[in-house]
Amino acid sequence: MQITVYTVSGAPRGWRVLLGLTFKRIDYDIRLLEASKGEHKAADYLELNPRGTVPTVVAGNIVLRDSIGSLAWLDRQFPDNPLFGKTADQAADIWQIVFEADDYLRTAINDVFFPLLVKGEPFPDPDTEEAAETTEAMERLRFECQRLEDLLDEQPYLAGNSASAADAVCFPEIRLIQRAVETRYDDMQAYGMTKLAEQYPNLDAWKSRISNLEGYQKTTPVHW
Ligand SMILES: N[C@@H](CCC(=O)N[C@@H](CS)C(=O)NCC(=O)O)C(=O)O
Repeated sequence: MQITVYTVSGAPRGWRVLLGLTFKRIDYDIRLLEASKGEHKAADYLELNPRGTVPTVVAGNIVLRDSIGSLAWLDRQFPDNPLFGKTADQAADIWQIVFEADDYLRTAINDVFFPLLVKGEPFPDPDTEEAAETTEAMERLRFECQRLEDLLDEQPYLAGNSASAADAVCFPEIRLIQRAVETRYDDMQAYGMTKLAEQYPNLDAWKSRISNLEGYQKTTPVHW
C-alpha cells in the first residue's frame, strides 16, 4: 500500500507520523508543503484536509487528518513493530505519555518557542508581562522535560525497550529545544536552557538513539 504523508518541514505533528513509520519500518512518500506560500491552505489541499493542517496521510482509500489518529491506524493496519505496545498495560502506559505530551509538553513548547522560532521575535525584555509569561512557560517546559528524563532512568525508550508512539510524539518537541539552542543561543542562554545534555543526560542519549535509527534521516526537516 502506498502511503503519502503531507507535511511542512519541521512541523512537530507531521514529524510524529514520519517517526512512527520509521519505527515500524514502513516505506512512505513525503509531500512537503510550503507554509510560507500558504500551500497548506490551497484549495486542492483543503479538499483533503478542510482544516488546512498537517499532517495528512493518504493510504489507499483512507485519508487521515490527525497525527495521533494516523499512528493508531498504522498500528492496526501493520501490526509488526507495534507503536502502542503488545499488552494492555503497555498500551495504557504509551497512550498516557502520548496524551500528556500532547496536552502539556506541546503547549509549553508552543508558548515558549512560537514567538521565537515561528515569528522570529526575541525573548521579551525582562520586567515585562510577556517576560513573566515566557518564564512561567519555561518552568512548565522544564517540568515536562524532567518527567521524560525520569522515565528514561531505567529504559532506552520512553515506554520500554523499543521505540513507541510515546517516542514519536515527544521526539519532535525535544528536538525543537535543541533547534532553538542552535539558532537562538543568546535568547536560550537568558533562560538557562543551553546546557541540555548536562541538565537532561537521559534525554540527550535518547535523542541520539533515535537519531541513529535506520531511516531517521529521511524524517528530518530539510534545512536543519
Ligand atoms: N490535532 C492535529 C493538529 C495538527 C496541527 O495543528 N498541525 C500544525 C503543524 S504542527 C498546523 O498544521 N498548523 C497550521 C495551521 O493550523 O494553520 C494533529 O495532531 O494532527
